[in-house]
Amino acid sequence: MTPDFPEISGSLVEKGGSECDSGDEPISSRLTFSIIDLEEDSFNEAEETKPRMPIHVTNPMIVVSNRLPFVLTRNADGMLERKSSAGGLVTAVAPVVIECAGLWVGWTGLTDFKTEDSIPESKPDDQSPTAGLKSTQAKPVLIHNSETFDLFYNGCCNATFWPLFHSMPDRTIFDINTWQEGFSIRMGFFLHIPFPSWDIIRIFPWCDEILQGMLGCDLIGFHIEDYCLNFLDCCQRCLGCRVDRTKMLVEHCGRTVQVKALPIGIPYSRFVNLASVAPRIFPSTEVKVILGVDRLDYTKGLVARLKAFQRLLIKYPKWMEKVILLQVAVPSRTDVKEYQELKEDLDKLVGSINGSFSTPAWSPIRYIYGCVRQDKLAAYYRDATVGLITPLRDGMNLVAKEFVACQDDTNPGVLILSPFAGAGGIMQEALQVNPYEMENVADTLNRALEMPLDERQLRMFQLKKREKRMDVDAWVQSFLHTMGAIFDDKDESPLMEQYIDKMEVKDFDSSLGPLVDNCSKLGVILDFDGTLSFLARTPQLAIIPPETKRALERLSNISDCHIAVISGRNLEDLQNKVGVDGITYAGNHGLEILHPDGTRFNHPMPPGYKERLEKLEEELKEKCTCHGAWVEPKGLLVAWHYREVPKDKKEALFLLAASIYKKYIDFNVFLSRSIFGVDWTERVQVIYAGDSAADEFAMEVLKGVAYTYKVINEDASAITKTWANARLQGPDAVLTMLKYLERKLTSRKIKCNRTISLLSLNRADEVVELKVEGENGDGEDGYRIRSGSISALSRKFRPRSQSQKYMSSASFRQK
Ligand code: GDG
Repeated sequence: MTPDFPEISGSLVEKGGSECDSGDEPISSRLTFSIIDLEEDSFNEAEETKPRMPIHVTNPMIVVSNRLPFVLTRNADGMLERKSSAGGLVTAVAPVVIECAGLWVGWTGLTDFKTEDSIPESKPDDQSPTAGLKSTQAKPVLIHNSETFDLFYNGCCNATFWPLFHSMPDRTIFDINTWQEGFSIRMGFFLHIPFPSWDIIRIFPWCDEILQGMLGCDLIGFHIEDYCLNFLDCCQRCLGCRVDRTKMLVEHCGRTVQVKALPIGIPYSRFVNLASVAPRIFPSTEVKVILGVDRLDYTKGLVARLKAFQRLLIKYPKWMEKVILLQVAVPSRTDVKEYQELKEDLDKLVGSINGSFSTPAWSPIRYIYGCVRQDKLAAYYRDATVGLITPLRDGMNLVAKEFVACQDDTNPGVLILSPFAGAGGIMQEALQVNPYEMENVADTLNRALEMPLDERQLRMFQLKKREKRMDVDAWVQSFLHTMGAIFDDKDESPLMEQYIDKMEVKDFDSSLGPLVDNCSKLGVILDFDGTLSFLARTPQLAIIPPETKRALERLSNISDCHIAVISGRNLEDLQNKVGVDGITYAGNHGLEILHPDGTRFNHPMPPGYKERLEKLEEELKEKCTCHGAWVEPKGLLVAWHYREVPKDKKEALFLLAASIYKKYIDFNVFLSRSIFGVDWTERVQVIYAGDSAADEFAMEVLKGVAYTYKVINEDASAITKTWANARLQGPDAVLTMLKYLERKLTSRKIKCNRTISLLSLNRADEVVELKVEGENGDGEDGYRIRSGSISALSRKFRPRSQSQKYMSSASFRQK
């Protein structure tokens, strides 16, 4: 097969691998792990046996990761050679890809790898987990520019996501250059590392983009439920998405995205088999071995672990010459300074502890900085008295599981595990320690070293049983099954997709209920196109749904509710389209306002505005009326419509149009807001809903003083940054919200003493002047494609437009 080589264009978040040589000595018996193995492993007869179902993969499994599961190097003759990698992803997933004849896509590790180069097959003595991966199963991604890779992998992945997702913001670097190097994630997704809580993720300046990128997938898998709930929380709080925490669903752009805890397992029987044949490593049984195995990474808590071991020797001197700590630290990310420094710290600490405690016949720490072959590793696991696994933060931690799989039932060891690893919450029979609390670790080590055989057996029996049942086969099966990609013999058909329940009136109770309860007047400001009416191909075709019109009519009759409809349309057009009496109409984005009592307000135009508008219209027509975009003069405004522009052309054209708007509408303005009511003790709660770029500017100003909704229409599939409190899925959901307000307002007892205050003013007639950032200095970063049209008021006239939107709410007091 001649592979066609994909160019790098983006990737998914993946933990880094470690550098590991393919082994130091060959073993004769070759063991193969099979995911369709129907035979039972030999296991304690009392154990629950798990029927191993064959996996019918309807689509081949394709893994896309930063690198291939091995890296390539050139030998002295220039021939390519494989060098295996160690790490959770490789150990867990490579055997599955091999067995299901899948494909692994990733970088080779070489910038000079060419299209005509071939991936070499593994050597006959290769015992690494990737030995059986044929060259045709590895699809190289070409990266010729090491700087690109450096920005993306060392920059974005290792300097930003790795520490941030492990809740270590002090180590996190935010760099726009590394971020822009390429994150546009649109694929099925499993995150191998933790997903942090909302208060951590929101530190990341582009968190809304990464969340929405992830939401491009149908299924998002995490190791444990805590990470799922963190993710749901972030979607709700950062993006304003509707979520269902019970069914673990997120609504995004009219789609339902499923979130699921899928705890990864290990190739259990492979480790059982390795441990059953590997020769004994430690000749003496006199000295007990405490074992640590980790990639050399600050998240793994190695420094604290060594110090806790030192504490054991000080506090319990009876273990002098009776115990050793064997720590395997696999080199990882060796080109990153922080990892180099960590290695130096560890080297010093090991030297210092050994220097302080060693005797002629014994030194307390055996420190292996390197990669041990897997069969040897299995022997280490089997022969150790204690497995000491104390990460400060870890997605799952496979070492804990491998340790368990390798234990001898007749004389098992004890697992000590940190609760900050995903495995910590699952492997409950392990002794739990807080890695930050050295005294506690030392005491627990003492307890583990002294633990009687029956307790060790009891704990290990349960631990083994679970790991056997929840092995990597089960993980893959569960992932694919949830995706609907496989079905087992009992299933009639692949799994049905899950949908989030349609929004109901009662769903607004938690967000709007307290606001309505605590205000004396309610102001509801609604955009027209795309908010009250469904988007139409041309503005003339838009109509208000009859049910929405009736809801507005009923609301307009409730004395303490004031409705305003605002639009870029001119006043008369807007009034005709809505056709409801007793409400305020704000046309031309609020430049013209018609109050329910018939009084009219026209905003004075700044000098030269008309001439600029003409020039703007001319240039827009000349440069921006291609690919279905068109210009509409609207008297006081010029609107540019771009909804029909194909996706790939949209952004460039939008930016061009935005720059033309900026050229002509560049005067400084101040935002004047006159606030509701002569009697200042009466407060008005404003609810605002809109879908367009102009609405977004209003929502930015209203942040904190009104409850705002971003209305998402079917064309809003692009990543949307919003200032709104929450999202509503189209005009249907807006109608449901209006029905809620009607129900709530008609049943409430009016309270004049508002506890949730929007604004506290000292004088009834106070006018608040907000200076808007310098028109020339605030840049155009805020421009994003959000809606189908922008107008002269969208940005540069933003303050005035917002002012007018406020003015429209100001009119409520006059009603
Ligand atoms: C990420 C997440 C998550 C270690 N030393 C040697 C060696 N290893 C193998 C172990 C184990 C793997 O590396 C380490 O897996 P972990 O799960 O402990 O950690 P990460 O590499 O950080 O993995 C983690 C995992 O992805 C899976 O989703 O659990 O939370 O960070 O398999 O055996 N293998 C060999 N020699 C060594 O010296 N052969």
